[in-house]
Amino acid sequence: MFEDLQKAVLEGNEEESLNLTTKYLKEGKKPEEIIKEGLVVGMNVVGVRFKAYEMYLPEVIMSANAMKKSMELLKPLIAEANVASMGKILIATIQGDMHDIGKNLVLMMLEGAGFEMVDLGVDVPIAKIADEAAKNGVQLVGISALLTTTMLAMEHAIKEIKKRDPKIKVMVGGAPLTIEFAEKIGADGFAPDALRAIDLAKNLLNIKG
Ligand code: B1M
Repeated sequence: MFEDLQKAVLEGNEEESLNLTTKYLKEGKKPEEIIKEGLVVGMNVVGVRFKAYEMYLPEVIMSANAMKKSMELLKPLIAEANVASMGKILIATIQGDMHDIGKNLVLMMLEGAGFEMVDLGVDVPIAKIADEAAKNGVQLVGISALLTTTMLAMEHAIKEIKKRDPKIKVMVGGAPLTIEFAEKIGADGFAPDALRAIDLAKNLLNIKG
C-alpha cells in the first residue's frame, strides 16, 4: 500500500506526492495512515540512502520538499479530526548555528509520527529555548547543532531547560555529535538520524509501539 507515494517522496516529486495524497484522501484513507505508511516510509529510505552515499544533499532536499507539500495538505485535517497528539516537542537549532535541513527533517518525521511540534527555527538563544519550552508546556525538547563550535552551547541549554522544569526531557542531534558527547553534557538522549529520533522520542516519553 502507498508504494507510489513512497516513490514520489523518494524521487522528490512534489507534484506527484501532492496528487497521490489528494487521491488517497478522496478514496477515504486516513491522513495518519498516509503519513505513516506513505510519506514517512519514503523519507526513511531517503535517510538510509543518504547515509550510504547513494543520494546527495540536493536530492534529500527535494524529497523533504515533496513530503512537506503533502504534509501541508494533511496537517490541518489531522488537527480537524482532533487526533490525539502523542506529546508536544519543541525543536530548535542552537544559537550561532544556521543549519536547518536536518532539523527540519527530524521535525517533519516527528510530526508524521504523531507528535505536536513547536519549531523555533535556527540560531535560537539558549534562554529562548528554555523559556519557550516551559511556556509551551512541552514534554521534550530537541536541539540540533551542525558545528563543532555551536554544539558546545547545548550543555548550557540543557541546564537552563532543566532549571525551568526538571521533568522536560532533552534530546540532541546533528552530524558532529556522538552518544558520548550527549551523555557528557547531560542530554536524555541522542539520535544520529531522523528515523532514530522518532524511536528516541517515543522511548523518552514512554510511548509504546
Ligand atoms: Co555548513 N558546515 N557552514 N552550511 N554545511 C557543515 C556542517 C560542515 C561540516 C562542512 C565542512 O566543512 N565539511 C562545516 C562544519 C565544520 C565543523 O564544525 N567542524 C560547515 C561550516 C564550517 C559552515 C560555515 C561556518 C561556513 C562558512 O560560512 N565559512 C557556515 C556556518 C553558518 C552558521 O551556521 N553560522 C555554514 C553555512 C552553511 C550553509 C548556509 C551554506 C548550508 C546550510 C543551509 C541550511 O541548513 N539551511 C550549509 C550546509 C548545507 C552544510 C553541509 C554541506 C550539509 C549539512 C546538511 O544539511 N546535511 C555540511 C557538510 C555535511 O554535513 N556534509 C556543512 C544533511 C542533513 C539531512 O543532515 O544536518 O546531519 P544533518 O541532519 C541529520 C542528522 O545529523 C540528524 O538527523 C538528520 C537527518 O537524518 N539530526 C538530528 C540533525 N539534527 C538533529 C536533531 C535531533 C536528532 C537528530 O534531535 C533534536
